Amino acid sequence: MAATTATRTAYRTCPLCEATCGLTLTITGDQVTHARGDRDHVFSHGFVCPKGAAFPQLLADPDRLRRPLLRVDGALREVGWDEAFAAVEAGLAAARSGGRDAIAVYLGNPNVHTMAGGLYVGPLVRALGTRNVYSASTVDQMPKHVSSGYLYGDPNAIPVPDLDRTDLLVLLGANPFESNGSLCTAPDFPGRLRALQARGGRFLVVDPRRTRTATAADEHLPIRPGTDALLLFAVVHTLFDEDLVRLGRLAEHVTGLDDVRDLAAAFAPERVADRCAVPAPRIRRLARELAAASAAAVYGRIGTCTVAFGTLTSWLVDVVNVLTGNLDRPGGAMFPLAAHQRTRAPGPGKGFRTGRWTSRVRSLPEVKSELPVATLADEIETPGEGQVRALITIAGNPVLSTANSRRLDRALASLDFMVSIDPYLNETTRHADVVLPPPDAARAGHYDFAFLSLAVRNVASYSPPALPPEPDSLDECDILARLTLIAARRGAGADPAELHEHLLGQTLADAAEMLGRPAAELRALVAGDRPAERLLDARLRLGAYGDQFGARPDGLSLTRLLDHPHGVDLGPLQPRLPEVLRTASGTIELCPPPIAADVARLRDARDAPPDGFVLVGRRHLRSNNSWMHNVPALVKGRDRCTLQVHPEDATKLGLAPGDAARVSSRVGSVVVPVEVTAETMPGVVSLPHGWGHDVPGTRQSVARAHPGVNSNVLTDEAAVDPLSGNVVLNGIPVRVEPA
Ligand SMILES: Nc1nc2c(c(=O)[nH]1)N[C@H]1C(S)=C(S)[C@@H](COP(=O)(O)OP(=O)(O)OC[C@H]3O[C@@H](n4cnc5c(=O)[nH]c(N)nc54)[C@H](O)[C@@H]3O)O[C@H]1N2
Ligand SMILES: Nc1nc2c(c(=O)[nH]1)N[C@H]1C(S)=C(S)[C@@H](COP(=O)(O)OP(=O)(O)OC[C@H]3O[C@@H](n4cnc5c(=O)[nH]c(N)nc54)[C@H](O)[C@@H]3O)O[C@H]1N2
Ligand code: SF4
Ligand SMILES: [Mo]
Repeated sequence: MAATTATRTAYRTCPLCEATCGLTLTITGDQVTHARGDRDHVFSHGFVCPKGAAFPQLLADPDRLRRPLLRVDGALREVGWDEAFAAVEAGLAAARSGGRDAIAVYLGNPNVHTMAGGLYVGPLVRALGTRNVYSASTVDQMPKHVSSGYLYGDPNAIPVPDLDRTDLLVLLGANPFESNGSLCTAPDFPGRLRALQARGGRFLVVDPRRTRTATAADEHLPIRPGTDALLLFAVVHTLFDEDLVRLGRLAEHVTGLDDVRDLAAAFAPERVADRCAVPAPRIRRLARELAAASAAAVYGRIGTCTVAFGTLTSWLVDVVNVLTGNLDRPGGAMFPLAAHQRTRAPGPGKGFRTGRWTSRVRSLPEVKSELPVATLADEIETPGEGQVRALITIAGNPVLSTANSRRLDRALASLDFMVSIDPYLNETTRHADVVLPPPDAARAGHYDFAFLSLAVRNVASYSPPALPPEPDSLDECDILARLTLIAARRGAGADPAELHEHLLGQTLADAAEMLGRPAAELRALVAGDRPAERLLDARLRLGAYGDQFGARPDGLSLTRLLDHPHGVDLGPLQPRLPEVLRTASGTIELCPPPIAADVARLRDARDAPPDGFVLVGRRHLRSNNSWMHNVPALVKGRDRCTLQVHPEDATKLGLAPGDAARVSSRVGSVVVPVEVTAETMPGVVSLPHGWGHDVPGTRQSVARAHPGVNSNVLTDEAAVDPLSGNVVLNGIPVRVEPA
């Protein structure tokens, strides 16, 4: 077919962050030449950020891998898919002689942004049968899953602030003006916050740094890193102390209230104020404001999860929302219901627990069938039965993203075999023996399984591929299907269609049972040109708003979403209690014993002597963890990888703007340029993560020219939140000195 240069428009959900904005793509020939916000999108209404606008440059990146790479005599060279998969089969088979657990998997963040990740990673992990499953969740939100698991019986039942209807929002450790929001999908988060102010509401930001979000807020409360659990416990204390607890309609669904009151006794605002650096009267007033608001929500993110008390803090966020009657009510914190989800009959569930197995070396508990990535290097380096000898990474860059990454870097170099599914040869994948590159995002269909379940409005949209496959490329679902068939010992040559049909069959078997109709009849009704589309169609039709395979003709289906390229609005969030609860008691178990048992540790921290300098992270609007520094438009301008130091501290340390500072922690040290700014509070220094692109063997020429330093050389893999296994990335004790 002759190449065409005709210009057309395609609509597509941006896959780059959690905000799920609608993009309008201009396509000339077989190239996406322009991207802007889709004005007609039901959720984002035309909003776009610099990353979304740079989507065409990202797709066209000449450094992006387009063929599989195979290591031959030490060097990586391009090969065909069959040769690559044959090498994977051989490498995994050899490792498996050390037992199933000898093969580990690391799942990076973009897995929650792709349909392949949402649909095919689970089957792969099950086929491998390994307990060595790691992911970016344990450098991110695992504490929130644990908290939700215990409170509601479902680790994925995460309430989101009802941004568009709240009167008072308290954000802790979140900076949506840069991040565009997380565990709270809200395109144009900043615009929604401004709208909150315009309708007479307020938002407060609790953060050691005066971020852009804090600057726009009605009030910024600087806090000593790692002490939010103390602050929130003091709010809980005050609510009880001043008789401000009002459960409202939640009362009949909550157990454990008195136990929470007892635990909070030790955390009077006057006891924690010094430690938090927040005055006690301000804490008391915060409790009163939350209690008095007609609708309020407390929301915590990275700065509340990636800390030593991550689970306690995540739990306390929800406890405050419950005690003020704001959970599950409009304008409070609510449970979204996405189109692919189903509601269930209310009643007791199985409950939630962790530690069904533990890691071999450090005995850290399993959570949600995974182990903490903070112990991956231990499992690779420590000899003995069950030692990890092979690794599969999928959409991850743990060498930059996880704690004590220099040690992990060395550990990866010692593996017998490693295969990576990734479009880049970067700091992690340079260790792989085989790299399998997925097509660029414009050539994959897109539906947000993860983020539509965390959205501040119930919406649904599906974007079909905007461009046909490139020659000799393999869809990421097919890559994962072939890997799964290898893991299941069906061989490198097995037809991925075998797995696609198997998965669809499983979903339809469920549907057949639910609807009381034969699976074959339903199979004939399934729409979709691609395997992922057929799976999505089945899930949508069976979902909460689905057409039930024709029984509810105006319900949702893939066809319906294809007819609505700007998305379908399913309305504001609705109360979901008690249907959402899956605890053994069928109630919100407000004081789960494992969480209560961790409170003694917090009491000790309350009385700990003041510490020296601590390090926190930060994000920039034009970044996306470690992997978008290869797009010129996103790295241009002044160096963003600087150490922020408060002016008073700079004077004390003898540091001037632009000087090089040496920052050292228990595990490592870096030398980095200093930025003197009152944005950070005294005693707290800040370095962004995702940089450090100056290692040999990568293929990211733009990033290499803007290397920065890797902040995770400083973070300590020994420091984890014990309940979730999440590593501590904020509040790292460091020494700072002129270099
Ligand atoms: N110090 C510090 N460290 C942090 C954080 C912090 O705040 N401070 N934040 C943490 C957080 S929240 C997270 S989520 C982690 C992220 O940790 P990771 O997920 O390990 O790292 P990313 O930088 O997101 O790397 C994503 C990888 O996916 C690849 N990729 C991109 N698109 C696709 C695709 O469509 N398919 C496939 N197969 N691959 C793709 C990229 O090339 C890149 O290699 O970092 C964590 N690390
Ligand atoms: N532009 C951009 N957007 C992104 C990403 C990105 O890398 N770049 N990454 C995406 C990912 S994977 C995620 S998980 C989200 C994260 O989304 P957010 O959590 O909103 O992002 P951060 O900018 O890391 O905000 C964390 C804030 O916590 C503060 N903080 C640090 N320690 C503490 C503490 O102890 N207490 C309190 N109260 N605050 C503290 C930091 O100063 C920082 O301002 O962003 C997503 N969006
Ligand atoms: S905010 Fe997120 S989803 Fe929206 S355009 Fe930017 S990167 Fe894409
Ligand atoms: Mo994340």
